[in-house]
Amino acid sequence: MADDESDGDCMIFIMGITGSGKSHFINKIIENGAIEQPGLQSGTQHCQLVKGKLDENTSFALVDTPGFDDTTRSDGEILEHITRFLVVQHQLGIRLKGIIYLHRITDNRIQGSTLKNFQMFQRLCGNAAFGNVILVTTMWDLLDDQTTGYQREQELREQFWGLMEDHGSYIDRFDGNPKTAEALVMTLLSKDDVLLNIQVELDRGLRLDETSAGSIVAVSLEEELRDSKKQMERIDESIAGAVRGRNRTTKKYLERQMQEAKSRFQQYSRVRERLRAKVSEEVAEDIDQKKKSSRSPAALTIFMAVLGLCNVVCNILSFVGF
Ligand SMILES: Nc1nc2c(ncn2[C@@H]2O[C@H](COP(=O)(O)OP(=O)(O)OP(=O)(O)O)[C@@H](O)[C@H]2O)c(=O)[nH]1
Ligand SMILES: [Mg+2]
Repeated sequence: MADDESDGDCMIFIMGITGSGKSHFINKIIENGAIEQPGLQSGTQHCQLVKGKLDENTSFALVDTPGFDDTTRSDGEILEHITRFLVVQHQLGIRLKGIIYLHRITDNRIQGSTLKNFQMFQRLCGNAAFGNVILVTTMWDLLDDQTTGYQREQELREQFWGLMEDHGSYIDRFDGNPKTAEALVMTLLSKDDVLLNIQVELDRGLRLDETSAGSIVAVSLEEELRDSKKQMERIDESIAGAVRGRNRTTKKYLERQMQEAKSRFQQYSRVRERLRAKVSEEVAEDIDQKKKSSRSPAALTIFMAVLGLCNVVCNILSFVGF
């Protein structure tokens, strides 16, 4: 399959927090493990899209998305990044079949950022799209006792995923077997196309911070900005005290603290600006530019160019003709 032959008739996004096993999952489906190289750290930016053919007329793509809960980027930055993937797919008219959301069964409690990511993800999809979402637990082979896994699965259901199951989603397990991964992909490919809540909201002209998912991030970002401002005021007062007391060592120490506080504040402010941007309009411009400069008008080629992805072309499924 040449690069520009396929328009990627439809697409499935693989999502989940950093280290949940997204690249590993995709790697299991494709021949020769083309996208996961030994020795590469989790989170390494490598090939993030694989194309497959179901039959002569139907091709599809699996997209490895940036991990929620990245230690080096804030929630706002990650949400913006993931949203761009969804907006580009939508604006290019690529049909979305669903999302496989990966979760490590080895994580012993759902708390803090994991919970926030679940909530953000839920709002990003919206109730109407849950039928096209599968929560897939990974790393079962690392559990000493499978019963612990079953209990955690039940907790996931009770604490969080139950609402999604009520609307057609379900929880499944990835046991590392390529056939299991293929079956999950096939399940989504057999579904009707889906439109996500955030895609609808952005179509209506909302800014990212006005969307249901974006508003969670925007609220905590405002709190962080307020806290960080108060911290700078406190340090400022302490510096004034150190100057009055002619304490040069303390003053120097506080000035360093002030520098750090300022750079945190600036980072939060930048993220706030990004959340206020009209993502839809920006993406439309990007697509326009890439269409002009790209040799191939194929939607998948433009998708990769706008998002800066590299791809692997292969026959994902070892059997065709479903
Ligand atoms: N034993 C075991 N290891 C796994 C499994 N899934 C993933 N891993 C390993 O866990 C590490 C993280 O997996 P990745 O696939 O890189 O995770 P990711 O979700 O792509 O992470 P990011 O790219 O950071 O978002 C890798 O070393 C994988 O080989 C699994 O089911 N069992
Ligand atoms: Mg990865």
